[in-house]
Amino acid sequence: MAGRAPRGRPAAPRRGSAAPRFAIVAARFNERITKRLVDGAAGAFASHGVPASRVDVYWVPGSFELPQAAEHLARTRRYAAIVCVGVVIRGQTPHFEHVAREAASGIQRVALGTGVPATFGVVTALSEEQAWDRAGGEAGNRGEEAAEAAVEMAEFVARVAERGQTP
Ligand code: INI
Repeated sequence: MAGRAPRGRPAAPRRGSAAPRFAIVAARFNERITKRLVDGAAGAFASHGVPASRVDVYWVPGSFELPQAAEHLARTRRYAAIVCVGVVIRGQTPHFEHVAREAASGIQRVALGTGVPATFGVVTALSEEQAWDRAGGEAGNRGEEAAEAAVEMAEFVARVAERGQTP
């Protein structure tokens, strides 16, 4: 899919002990490209005033494992949102489709099942070149976009929770 995710306007995160903590879960498969997604996500958090000390990065073997790791982290209730990044590149067999599909639906299931936003920063590409383009090249950085979405969704959840407590 061409194009970039539209940017929202999330409020500045709170500071101090109430400041939210975020997690990035990264798939080691195609690691050189995934590192660029992690960098993009970290940069987006920094530009929203989230200090690096409040962002934890976890590595898992491949994109197929992203949902399980995200669910594990979500259940700790330690994170305001979880960013999942990985790179799935089409090969000679349908393996790619299984991995990409399970990563996407699994991450969505984590978000819906736990209520903790889990965002999709997985590049699904037909070639390595396409993947690089989406990891800080011509077509943006899916990690950065997923972190932007995580900040916005964390704010959304916090805002709804605050309203729920007003009499
Ligand atoms: N994992 C990826 O993150 N990207 C891929 O392109 C990929 N391909 O094509 O095989 C991939 N496979 C590994 C998979 O995610 C699991 O780690 C593995 O199947 C073990 O469960």
